Amino acid sequence: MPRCIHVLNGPNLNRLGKREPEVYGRTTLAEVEAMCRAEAGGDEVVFRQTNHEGQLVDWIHDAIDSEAAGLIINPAGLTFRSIPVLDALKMVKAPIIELHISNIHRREAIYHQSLVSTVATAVIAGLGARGYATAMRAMRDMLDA
Ligand code: DHK
Repeated sequence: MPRCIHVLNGPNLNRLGKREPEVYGRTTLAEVEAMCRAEAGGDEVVFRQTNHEGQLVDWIHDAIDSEAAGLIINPAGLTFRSIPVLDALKMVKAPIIELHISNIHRREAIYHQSLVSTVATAVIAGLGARGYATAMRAMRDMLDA
């Protein structure tokens, strides 16, 4: 069965390209998805975005139940205070890469304390949208090791 890597995106990321371009750049979410698929090689990709905490939790459960080989997640604003997202991620047995387009540690203090980082295998932050391609390559390298 081919490996499947799930890429999950949280609130407001549907507005990439026009949302605070000075912070997030001008790459759209559709372009980000295309980058992920271009880097996937022979692996399958599930790519999703939601503005709703419960939907993100359900999609983490889906990654678990479908035995996703790896999970790349940009929880966006749900990174910092969402116990439901954290609790769902604690059930994930596959590698988790936490991804942020911006360097959250160089931004306002509200963005400095990630709950997700307490369970993530690795964290990528500050590479801009190309961080997604980096995360996909890193995930595939981990799975191939
Ligand atoms: C995206 C968001 O929407 C913010 O809430 C995070 C993250 C940063 C990003 O850089 O991708 O704080």
